[in-house]
Amino acid sequence: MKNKIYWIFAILTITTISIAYGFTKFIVPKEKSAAMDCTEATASKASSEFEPTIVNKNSAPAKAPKGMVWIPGGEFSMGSNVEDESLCSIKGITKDAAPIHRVYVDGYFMDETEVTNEQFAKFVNATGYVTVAEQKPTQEEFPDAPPENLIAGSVIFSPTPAAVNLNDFLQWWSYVGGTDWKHPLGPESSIKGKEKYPAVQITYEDAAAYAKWAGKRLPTEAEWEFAARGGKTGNLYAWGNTLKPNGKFQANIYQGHFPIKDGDTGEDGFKGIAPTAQFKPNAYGLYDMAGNVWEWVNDWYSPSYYSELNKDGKTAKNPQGPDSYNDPNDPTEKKRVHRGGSFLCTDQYCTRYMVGTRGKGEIRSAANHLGFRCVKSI
Ligand SMILES: [Ca+2]
Ligand SMILES: [Ca+2]
Repeated sequence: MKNKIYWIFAILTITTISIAYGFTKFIVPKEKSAAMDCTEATASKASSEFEPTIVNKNSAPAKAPKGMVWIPGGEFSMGSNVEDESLCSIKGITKDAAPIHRVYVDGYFMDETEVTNEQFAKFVNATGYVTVAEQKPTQEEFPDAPPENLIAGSVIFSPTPAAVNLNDFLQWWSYVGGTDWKHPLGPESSIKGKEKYPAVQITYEDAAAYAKWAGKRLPTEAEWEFAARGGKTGNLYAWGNTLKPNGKFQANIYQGHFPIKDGDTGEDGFKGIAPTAQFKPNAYGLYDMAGNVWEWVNDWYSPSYYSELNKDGKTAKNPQGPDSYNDPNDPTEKKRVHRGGSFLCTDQYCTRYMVGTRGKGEIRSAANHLGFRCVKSI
């Protein structure tokens, strides 16, 4: 996800794109079976490089705080070597999740669900916190922006009228003034009746502020993945190695033609975002570790971090992420890692509901498919 200034400039650009280029570069989306073959075929290769997970034997040192579960920690093989995990037809696009490397994490408590609107509202009511999306961008922060573009807002998924080439995400994302966590789909939208839905339009800063207030913290990327794997070894998904065991979806992702209007068939039960905990939890009792909304973790993003950790072949103990951000595609953007994919992830695009794969985002940017959950050390 690009940063806020990018979107502010993109307001005009989007208009230009839709007029100047239209939707001429259509592609024929993959048949579902072909995409399934793509992901399933790589599973055995991926799993062969994983060493067994060794879960710590210690039981929870205390009663879990309300809404949290105990994750015992231990040693596991982290990452993914499914080179075509994001866009099945483009090999190697998400090599940032390779190599598989050995990691140890201490035990911790973790939120069972993504942080909900109800929970986030308690924080805002108690503190008067104003999220980044509610703040008018300043000329100091964006010295090159035309003043008329400096409006408080955030980014919304905006389905396209017809099929588009999937190589340009500007076609289906729009920066809309008046969008924030209370108005996640624009100024006319609201979260009334959506208390149990995950809070979205949350930047890293917002998530970290909530965590601090709650006496918790954001998970490290290693903690997040250890928890998501549920003590299992090398699975492709948080629940196993088959996307739809017994023909049943296990997470809120996207079915149908991405990203066109009314393209989401909701075969998994939900078109768009869902309330938390609508699917079975993983082996640790965690809900929606795949799909529904992306989740911030604390680590800076660097695509080479896993290879750096793996250099001496030793087990990395409680890794905290690289010292600084480094996305070669956007070198000036301060990005941290997102995990788990969202309700917009599809086998046509962004299959990052796969448990070992990674996303990333600029720390003061948000969107309507991005939320978080917290952990608590003992
Ligand atoms: Ca869905
Ligand atoms: Ca999630």
